[in-house]
Amino acid sequence: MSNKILLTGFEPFDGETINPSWELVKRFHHKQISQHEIISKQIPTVFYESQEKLNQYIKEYDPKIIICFGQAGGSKSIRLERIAVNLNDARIPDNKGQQPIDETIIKNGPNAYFTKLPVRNLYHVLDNENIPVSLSLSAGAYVCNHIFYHLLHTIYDTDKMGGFIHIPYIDKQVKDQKDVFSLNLKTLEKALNIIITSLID
Ligand code: PCA
Repeated sequence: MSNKILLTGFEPFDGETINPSWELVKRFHHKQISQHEIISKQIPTVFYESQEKLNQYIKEYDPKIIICFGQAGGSKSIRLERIAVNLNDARIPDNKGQQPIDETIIKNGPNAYFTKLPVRNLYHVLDNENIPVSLSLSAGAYVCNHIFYHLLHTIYDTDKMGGFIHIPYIDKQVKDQKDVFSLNLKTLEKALNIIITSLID
């Protein structure tokens, strides 16, 4: 297994022109942290296609750590997702117009998988730096949960580490909406540096 870390972020969706997850991870592309090389990839906000891309990148780079990121608009903290469920149930169509309802992701797959990231520890290190963070029991049932479930299904019996993190809007997405919470991209960059460093240690 290589010393690579794969980070993914999604395409914009739901009428947005940017997705904070991609804005964040693309800044880490080709960065080296403690002899680990980071590869950042954008994933389509599309059921199944997203998972095919992710699998392709896992095969191509054989990363030892994989962290997928997505936007959770309206969230007031960085959400460390704990559980992926075997369910697609889309509130809105994806970027290709698909809107699965009450659909099983993998027939006969387990109902749920727990993350393979040490989320309790990550929670403490981020919280100690006064970064808004929470442990989350649901990544929803849209494309983020879909890719999270596939990721865990793919790596569960391997020694790869991986999971999913939801992030709030970034400031420039909500500059005309005073009541909507957002974070500064610099804060998110700091958080991601802390996350990567603690996973490597
Ligand atoms: N957030 C969506 C899908 C893409 C993204 O960034 C979600 O939470 O499912």
